[in-house]
Amino acid sequence: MRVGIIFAFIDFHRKGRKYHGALQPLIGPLIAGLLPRDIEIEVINDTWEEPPWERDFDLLFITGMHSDFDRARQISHYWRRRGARTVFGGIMASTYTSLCLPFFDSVVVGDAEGSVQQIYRDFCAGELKPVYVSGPYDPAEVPVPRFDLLAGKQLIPLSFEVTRGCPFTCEFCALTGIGTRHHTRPPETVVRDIREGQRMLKGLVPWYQRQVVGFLDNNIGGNPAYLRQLCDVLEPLGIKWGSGITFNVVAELDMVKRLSRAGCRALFMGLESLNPATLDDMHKHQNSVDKTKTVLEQCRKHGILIESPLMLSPVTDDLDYIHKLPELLRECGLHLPTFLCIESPIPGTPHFHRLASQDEAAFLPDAYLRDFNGYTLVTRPKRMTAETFVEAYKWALENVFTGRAKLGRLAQNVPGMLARGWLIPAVADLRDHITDKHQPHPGRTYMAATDTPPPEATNVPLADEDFDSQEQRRAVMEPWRVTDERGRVLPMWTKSVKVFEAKGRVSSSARGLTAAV
Ligand code: B12
Ligand code: SF4
Repeated sequence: MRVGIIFAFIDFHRKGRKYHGALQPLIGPLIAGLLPRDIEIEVINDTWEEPPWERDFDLLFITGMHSDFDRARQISHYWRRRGARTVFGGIMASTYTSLCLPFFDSVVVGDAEGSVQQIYRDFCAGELKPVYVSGPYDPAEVPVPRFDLLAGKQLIPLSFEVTRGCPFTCEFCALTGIGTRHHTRPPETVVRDIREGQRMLKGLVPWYQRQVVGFLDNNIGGNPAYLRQLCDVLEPLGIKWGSGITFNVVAELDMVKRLSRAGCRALFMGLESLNPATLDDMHKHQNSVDKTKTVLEQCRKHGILIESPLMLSPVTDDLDYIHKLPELLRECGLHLPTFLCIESPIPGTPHFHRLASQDEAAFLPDAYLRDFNGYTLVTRPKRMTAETFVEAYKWALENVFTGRAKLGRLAQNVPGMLARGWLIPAVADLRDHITDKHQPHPGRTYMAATDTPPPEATNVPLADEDFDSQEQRRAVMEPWRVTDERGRVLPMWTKSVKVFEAKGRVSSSARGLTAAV
C-alpha cells in the first residue's frame, strides 16, 4: 500500500519558482498522523519540490488553494490514469464541492481529523464514497503530526497548528467564507506534540532546529485567556517560537510581555492597510491605524519581530493613499511589509459574494481562477481605471521595497534584538529583507485574463493517450474562468457552501452534500 499526500502549488509571482520559506503547508504531516504507521506514506509539498511523476500511488490525498485548483485537477488526472484513487480536500473542496467532484474519486468537506480514517477504511474495503463530510472539530482527534516525513525539507521542521480557525470575520478571508469558528485544544496536547516532534526529529535535523517551533495558526490569540494558559506551559520548555496573531492581542502590553517570556520571537500579524476606510470596508475592526506605531514599538522592545503584510484595495484606496504609503510605513516603524498584494475576492468569501451581487460588473472580464491569488487585479477599481491601479501597484512595489526602507527596518530591529541576545528574530529579519523579491516583473500585466500564464499551468507531464476525448482534455487542462466576457460572475460560482455555523457546528447544507450525490 502506497499513499501520497500532495499540496498543489502555483507560484503566484508567475516565475515557476518553488517557495522555500518558513511557512509550509501542514496538511501532509497531519493526514499522515491520522493513518496507520505500517503503510508507506510520502508527503509532497509542491511548494518545495516537484512531485515525483515516476512514482505509483494506490491512494493519493490532494489539496491546494483556490488559485492552485487547475494544477490540483491535473495532478489528480495524471495519477488516476496511472491507477491511483484520489481524494481532494481543503477550503475550495469544502465550499464548492460539486464543482470539484468530477475530477477526484472523493471530495472532503471540513476537517481531515473527522474524515481521513473513515476514507482509509473505505478505500481498503473498496468502498470509497464520492463525498465525506467531517464532524465538528474535536481536539481529541488531533494527532501528533508525522514531522519526520518532511525533516530536511522545512526551515522549521516542528511546525503545526495549536488552534483552528479565527473568531474574526474579515470580509475577504477564506475562513469567513467556510464559516467563522475558533477552537482551542488542551495546552498539554501542544506540549505532547512538541516533545514527540523533538523525539521524531532526533538524528534527522540539527539540534537547534528542534528548539524552534512554528505554530502556523491563523490567530493563536483568538482566545486571549487560552493564550495565557498556553504561554504558561510553553515557558518552562525553553523553546523559541513564532505564530500568527491579530492586532488587538498584541495591543495589550501585558500579553506582549507574557508572550516574550514564553519564548515568542516572531509574529505574523495582518495589518492589511494603513487606510482606516479600507480596514472598515474589509470589516477588520480589530485593527487600529492610530495605535500601529505603539504596538510595533512594544513588540520590538520585548524582542518580538512583527511580520506584516499589506494589501491595496481596489474598492477604497485612491492614488493619494497609495503614493503616501512609503511615508506612512516609515512613520509607523514597520518600514517594510512582508508582502504587498491586492485585495482579492476569493470565491466563496463574503467579499466575493458582495461584489458578485452588485448590479454593475464589479469584476474584470474573463478572470481566471488562478488570478484570484492576491497578485493579479480581478476587480474593477472604484477610484481609478484598472490601468491606473496596476501602474500605482507597480509604483508602490518599487517605492516601498527600497534600500532605504530595508536599512530603516534593519537599523530599528536588529541592534536591539542582538543586544538582548535574541538572535533568531534578528537573523529572520536580515534573511527576509536582504533579498530583492518584490520588484515588479517587467513581463506581467498584473491584470486578470491577460497576466502571464504560470509555467505550472502546463507542466504536469500528461500525454495525448491520457485523454479519452477532446472534451475531457479541455475540462482538465484549460484554466477555469470565474467571470464572463463582461465581467459578470459565472453562475457556477454564485453559490458556495458555508460549512461551519455558530460554535463550529457543521451546517445542514454541508451535511446534505453526501445525500446530494
Ligand atoms: C503555509 C501557508 C502558506 C504558504 C504555502 C501555501 C501554498 N500555496 O502552498 C505560503 C507562504 C506560500 C502562503 C501563501 C499565501 N497564502 Co497562505 N497560509 C498558510 C498557512 C499559514 C498554513 C496552511 C496550513 O497548512 N494550515 C493547516 C492545515 C492543517 O489546515 P487547513 O489547510 O486549513 O486544512 C484543514 C481543512 O481544510 C482540511 N483539509 C485541507 N486540505 C485537505 C485535504 C484532504 C485530502 C483532506 C481530507 C482534508 C483537508 O483539513 C485541515 C484540518 O484538519 C495558512 C493559515 C492556516 N493556519 O491555515 C495560510 C492561508 C492558507 N493562506 C492564505 C492566503 C490568503 C495566502 C496568500 C494569498 C497570501 C498572499 N496574499 O500572499 C498567499 C498565496 C497562496 C497561493 N496562491 O498559493 C489564506 C487562505 C487562502 C485560500 N485561498 O484559501 C490562509 C487560510 C490564511 C488566512 N487566514 O488568510 N500561505
Ligand atoms: S483576522 Fe486574519 S484569519 Fe481572522 S478572519 Fe481576519 S484575515 Fe481571517
